[in-house]
Amino acid sequence: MLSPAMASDLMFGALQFRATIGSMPSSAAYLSITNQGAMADRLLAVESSLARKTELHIMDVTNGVMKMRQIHGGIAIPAGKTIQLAPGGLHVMLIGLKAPLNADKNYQVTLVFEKAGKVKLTGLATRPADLKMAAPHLPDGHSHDPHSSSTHSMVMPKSN
Ligand SMILES: [Cu+2]
Repeated sequence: MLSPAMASDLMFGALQFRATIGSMPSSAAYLSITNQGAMADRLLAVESSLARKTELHIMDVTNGVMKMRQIHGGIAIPAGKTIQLAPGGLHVMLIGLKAPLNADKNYQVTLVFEKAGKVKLTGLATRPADLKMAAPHLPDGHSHDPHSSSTHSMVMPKSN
């Protein structure tokens, strides 16, 4: 079986960029990272030629106000765990876009891991309304099991 994106023990869900509207100066990218190995890894940084600066951010709610802040020291990817970067939570922040991110076009970023090294990934820019929000915790056996997914399609057809 061909794995579309696999580096050492890391497996990646579909990379999604937030498509820009008008002349938005910045945007974000999302994906899930699953560590199938026995050793913890760490997402240290993300590199991209799409923007002047690329940072790791987290969104959280303080006094009812959604705020985002930069994460220093990277994001831990514990062994056997999946880390979700999704709207409303962790994300890759693209600051100072050099060009708009057009919906349904492909763009590229390079993830830099402590152990796995550099991993180049390509993903589609998706209209903000079509982006999946961060799910707090998916129970086991949920239909969105990242392990069973052999598709790299952004939109999963509903089976019911
Ligand atoms: Cu941000």
